[in-house]
Amino acid sequence: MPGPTAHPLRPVTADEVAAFERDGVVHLPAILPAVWIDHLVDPVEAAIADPVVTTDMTALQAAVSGIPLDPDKTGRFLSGVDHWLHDPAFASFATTSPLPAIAGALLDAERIHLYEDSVLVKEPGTAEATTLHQDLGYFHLTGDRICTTWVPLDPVDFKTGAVAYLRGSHRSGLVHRPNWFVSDEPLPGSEGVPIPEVTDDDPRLVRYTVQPGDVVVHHAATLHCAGPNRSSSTRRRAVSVRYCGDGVHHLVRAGAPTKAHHPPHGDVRSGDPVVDHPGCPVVWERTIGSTR
Ligand SMILES: O=C(O)CCC(=O)C(=O)O
Repeated sequence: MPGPTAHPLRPVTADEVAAFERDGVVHLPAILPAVWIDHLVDPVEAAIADPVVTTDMTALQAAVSGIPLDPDKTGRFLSGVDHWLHDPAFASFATTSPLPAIAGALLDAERIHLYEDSVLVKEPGTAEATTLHQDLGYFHLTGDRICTTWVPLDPVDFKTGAVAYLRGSHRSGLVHRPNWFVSDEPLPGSEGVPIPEVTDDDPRLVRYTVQPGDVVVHHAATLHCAGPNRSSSTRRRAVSVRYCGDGVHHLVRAGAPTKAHHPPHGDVRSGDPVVDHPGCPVVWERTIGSTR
């Protein structure tokens, strides 16, 4: 399915690149054409209506914590991964929207590969926070040029579940142990350094009030979390697309959710450089798509 346009509404500025390098996160206001938000609405609705495609994270949180799900709970946190592999609308968003060029500019990359996409919907009244975590521990990758682009489909603020980022944490050199995303319990069999204790009032935490058309991009090593959706009427729908650039290698991480192109099913092994591959295709090259 061809997408609307690969051109962002404006270039990524030098100040935004510097902020991303310094803080490990940057808010890019008004950069994504509205047609792309419209493009995502129906596919996101279809994804969250299908329990094979998305996980009910509210139910998962109850299962992991051992506290039975409250039947009066209204809001649900629904999350899925790798939609692009089976849904052409997600594939065109991840591969032909302005996002790959935005990632290329921020990562100062010669080429950009698609790694993964995620649907992240917190319906009004969702009690579950997204636990502090670092994407790198989930990604079967090692290297510096790896990022997540977070694309809101609704206005999002502190009340409705804005993501909070620990500025500068991408420079720690640490790979943190992945957790259940709605519980700080580590994934069984996974490896990595424990997630540090960070209080809500830590001055390094930054949250952005965002609008559809904005994109927030964080480095894969940046620690981040998100609040519940305390609104009784406003949805918090978001799609994340995760990219990597040149200089990145595959590293199959024990205990992290598996990818089909890694053993035992696939041919990609730890230590292999990331090259064009159906599981991690090239989606942008500087010579043909540069925004600066
Ligand atoms: O949307 C959320 O609640 C969390 C987002 C996140 O952790 C991510 O996209 O990496």
